[in-house]
This record gives sequence, structure tokens and C-alpha cells, in this order.
Amino acid sequence: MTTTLFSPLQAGDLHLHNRVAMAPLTRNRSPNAVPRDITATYYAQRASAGLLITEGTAIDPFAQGYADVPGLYGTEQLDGWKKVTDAVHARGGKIVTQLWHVGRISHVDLLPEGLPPVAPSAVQANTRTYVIDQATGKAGFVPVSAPRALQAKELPVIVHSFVQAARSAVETAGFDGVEIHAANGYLLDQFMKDGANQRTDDYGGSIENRARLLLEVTRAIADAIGAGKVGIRLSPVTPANDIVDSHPQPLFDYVARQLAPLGLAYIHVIEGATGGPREVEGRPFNYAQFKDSYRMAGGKGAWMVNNGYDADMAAHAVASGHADMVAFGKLYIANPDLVERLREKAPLNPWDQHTFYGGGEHGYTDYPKLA
Ligand code: 8OZ
Repeated sequence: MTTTLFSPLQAGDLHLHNRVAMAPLTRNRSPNAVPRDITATYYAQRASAGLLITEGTAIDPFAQGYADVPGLYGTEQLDGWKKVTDAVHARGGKIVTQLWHVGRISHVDLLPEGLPPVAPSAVQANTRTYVIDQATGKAGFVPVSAPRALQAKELPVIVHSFVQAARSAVETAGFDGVEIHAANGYLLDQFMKDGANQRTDDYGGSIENRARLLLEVTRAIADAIGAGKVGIRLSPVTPANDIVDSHPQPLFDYVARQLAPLGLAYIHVIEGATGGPREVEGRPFNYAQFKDSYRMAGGKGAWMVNNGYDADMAAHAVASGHADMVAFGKLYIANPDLVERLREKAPLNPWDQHTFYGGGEHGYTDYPKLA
């Protein structure tokens, strides 16, 4: 029998009803980093997905890079998430949270005591972040602040912070697992890629050194909560957040071989430019070779792909063995019942990009289901 998007899948410890995932999507609707009741409604509306992956969620106050994104470090935040996971589980869904440290993609106004963002090296990204002026309530994009380089002795604190958030997510907030955000030019991606990492210690220079923090974080989380509850998101060539690596293929083939023996639930790959073209000019990458590197080293996790997939591309990706699962982003914003619509080949609601970031129910919980 051919595999379809609607075939069940065992991904590590996660038993999934189908191979359609809701991609992590920043929505900036959690003032004080606390998910609201409408957040529970939003995720519960989408619970027929094989797997829901939450928006990036800050592991500690220094991991915050945008206004009104949720966290996993305070009691109120975890209580808010518990309402979300309860609502999703009541509808038979599975949900993991995305563990996020933004590194240099932040702004002094968003960080404790106005301290600078942290990064592998003191290299400012040419990009913007989203802030809300507390006086006027007006939201907008502003350039990120200049970061400071982390000292080597601070890195165990970062690892610990990821582990603490993973434990809280599973033990207190009721998540089925976690996804490590190692993509899109945030902290772990900054360490991996030589465009942002100019270190001369054990965490810079060679591929092995640049991948070290990512692998330390991943192994520590796997030890703490069980590898079968852990996924990881990677974006080999995305230019998002001004990130670049001079030789992504050997870097990511190495990362794939190192991740393989850990027994993770899934590997989540953004193909191309995040939310944009699937080919990035001047940045060729062989995704089949990347996956082979993982499988040939014994990796058994589900291979999840993302970026610009429509119904036909997704069906083909799963039927051909290119991937085990497909994650949908913008389509999931606009279609709470995306699984049913794909199954019935029903028309899809268009998304409204003006309501992606910030606001309330409009553009969040008011997209219609099929009649
Ligand atoms: C869009 C806006 C803000 C953040 C990512 C977490 O790109 C994000 C993000 C996306 O991974």
C-alpha cells in the first residue's frame, strides 16, 4: 500500500494519526509571555493535525526576541500552556512546544535590565525584530541591537536553560514532547554557521566545534525527557535573520550523522528560504544527501519537511519517500481543518498576512472550518 499524508506514523514516542504537521508559527499574542485562553482555542481548532508544533517559545528571559511571544520559564506561562495542551488532548491531538533562544536576534527593550542580546560573537545581524511601544501600544519592526559574545563558561547555563524548559514543558505544561529550534538564524543556528560564529575556542572554527552547542543541547534534553519526545528543526541554507554558512552541505551532513544515534522523534527540515523560495540563489543544497547521511548513520526518526508545500507536493513527498511528514505554516494559519480539507480535496481559505503578528481573535481563531 502506498503511504499517504493520512497514514499513521510512529515518530519516536509519538503516535501520530496522520503525517500532516502544523509548523511552528510566531503569532505575538501572548502579553507578558503568557499564552491566553484564545491560544488554547487556536491550537484546539487545529487538533486534527498529526502533530501540532507550537510557535517558538522562549526558554528564559534572555531567549526573548520579539514582543508578546510566549515563554516556558514562569508559573503563569506554564499554567497557560497547560490549558492549551489539555484542550488539544481533549480533541485527540498531539502537541510539542518549540524551544527557542533567539541569540542575537533581539532588542535591548525586550531583555531584562536592557542588557544586550547574547550571541556566539559580537556580530550584529542586519535584520529587524518586532517590538510594541509600551507607551503608545504601537507595534512595528526595528533593527536588532548589537549583541555581546557569550563566554565559554556561560554555555553550560544555556544548555541547562534548554533542559529546564524541556522538563517544564513535559512535566508541568503537559506537552507530548519538544522541538529544538535550531533554524532560522537564532542562537543554535548562529553557533553552527560561520557567518555568525567567529569564535576561536572549542565552539568555533571547525564544523565539529560549531555544531558542539547544538549537540550538547540536544543530548542533554534527550537525557532529561527521553529522546523519543524530542524533535529538532534545521534550515541549512535559509537567509532568514541574516544567517549564512560558507559550506552548509558538509556542516549539515555532519550534524545529521551526529543526531542519528540519539533516537530522536523527528528531524524537521526547512527546504530553502524560510517562508519564501525553495531554492536560494548561490546556496545549493542536496537534501537527499542530507537525509541519507542521517539514515546511513542509523537515524530512525521521522523526516519532516517544510516550506511552500501545497497539497500535491506534499502527497508526492510522502508517497515517493522524500519525507515521512510535511509541516504546513501559512496554510495552517488560515485552515484550522487543514487535514479534512486535504483529505476531501476541498478549497483552502486564503491567509491574511496583516493578522499574522499581534492582535487578538481576528485572523487567529476566526478562520472558518468546512461547513
Ligand atoms: C516570524 C516572525 C518572528 C519569528 C522563525 C520564530 O522564523 C520565527 C519567527 C518567524 O523561526
